[in-house]
Amino acid sequence: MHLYSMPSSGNSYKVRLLLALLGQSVDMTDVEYGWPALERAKAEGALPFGKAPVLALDDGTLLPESNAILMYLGHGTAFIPASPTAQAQTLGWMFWEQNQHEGVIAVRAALRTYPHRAAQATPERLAQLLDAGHDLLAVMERHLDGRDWLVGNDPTLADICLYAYTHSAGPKGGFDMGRYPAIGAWLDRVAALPGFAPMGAQ
Ligand SMILES: N[C@@H](CCC(=O)N[C@@H](CS)C(=O)NCC(=O)O)C(=O)O
Repeated sequence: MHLYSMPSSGNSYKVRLLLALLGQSVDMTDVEYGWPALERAKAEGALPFGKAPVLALDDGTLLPESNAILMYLGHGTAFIPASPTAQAQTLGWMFWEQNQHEGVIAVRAALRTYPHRAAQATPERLAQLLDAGHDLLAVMERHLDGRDWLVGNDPTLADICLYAYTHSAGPKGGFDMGRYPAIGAWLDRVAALPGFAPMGAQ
């Protein structure tokens, strides 16, 4: 297997994190914004949707979309719970991450940190994303209050998926994470999992 991964991206980090937790290593090509490797990977057809991450399987199959890659790598492991209900709940959080959380929390972090996004970082846009992001973090906070993990009693792909952009919501996104003690405890719990690798470690 070969992973096309963007070092600065939470979507790529969630795949690298699952690999670390599973004790697996794969060949990797780093495709960062502004690097020739990103344009090369696109030109070679390695990124079917023009985005990273992509997992290239040994038979040539290309798997785009971070959460689809998590499902592939998580197959047969404890990170996908056994019951259909818990599986659906896990997927529910993963869909929510892509259609709500990522488009607000990751986007605010991107506008604040990527030079090529700076022109879009108007005060109005940043303020709108701040309000929307706090509403989303409040959803997680309410759910995690009294729970160790997003689904059931053990970590699942939902936790790995949502860790990626939640752990950087304060430092990169500028969100006031002090408002969210249950999220803070959950972030610590993920970071204490055996094999955990912080962003930037791989
Ligand atoms: N929904 C996709 C989003 C992937 C995505 O947006 N990747 C960005 C980095 S976070 C990218 O590769 N951008 C490269 C480009 O737009 O040229 C996923 O979860 O994998």
